[in-house]
Amino acid sequence: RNEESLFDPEWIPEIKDIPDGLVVRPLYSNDYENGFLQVLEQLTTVGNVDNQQFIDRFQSMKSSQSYYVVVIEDEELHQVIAAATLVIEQKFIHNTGSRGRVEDVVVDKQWRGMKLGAILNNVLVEMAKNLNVYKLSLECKDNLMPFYSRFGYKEDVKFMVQRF
Ligand code: 16G
Repeated sequence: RNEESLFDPEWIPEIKDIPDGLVVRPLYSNDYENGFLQVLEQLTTVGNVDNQQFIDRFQSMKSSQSYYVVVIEDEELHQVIAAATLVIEQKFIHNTGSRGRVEDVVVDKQWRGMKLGAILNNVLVEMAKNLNVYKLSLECKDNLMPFYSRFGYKEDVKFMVQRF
């Protein structure tokens, strides 16, 4: 196996409460074969992404050094069962500071109700602090606000969007 890691696994903090047989790790370059996109598909449209497209995007994210896609793997089945992404955005403001964004948080249907979403959220908040972001934000549906507030988020400015 010669898969590559998207980022240095040392960035992932120690996790106390992870169920046996599961591991929290960076996205690997072979996770196309491990069900990663099938998990993401449970959040929104993924489209017909082939392995080469996946690898190209992986390499582009890796070289930017701004993408921390964290997954939970079922070690026995070698399947990705949950994922969440921390994106680090560089700024001129706040003393050339960085802003963190939490994106694409999803847990496979069969693994819900086991606090895996909480594990991923806690991991990303910790990582964002260690990466010295001055703020961390996410977008979510109204009904998920009580869930995300558990990890320190508060309602702030309204978010606007246009779609293409
Ligand atoms: C949610 C996600 C966001 C994701 C979007 C996809 C979290 C905290 N928020 O807002 O990251 O990109 O859904 O939906 O995971 P879309 O396909 O409608 O953009």
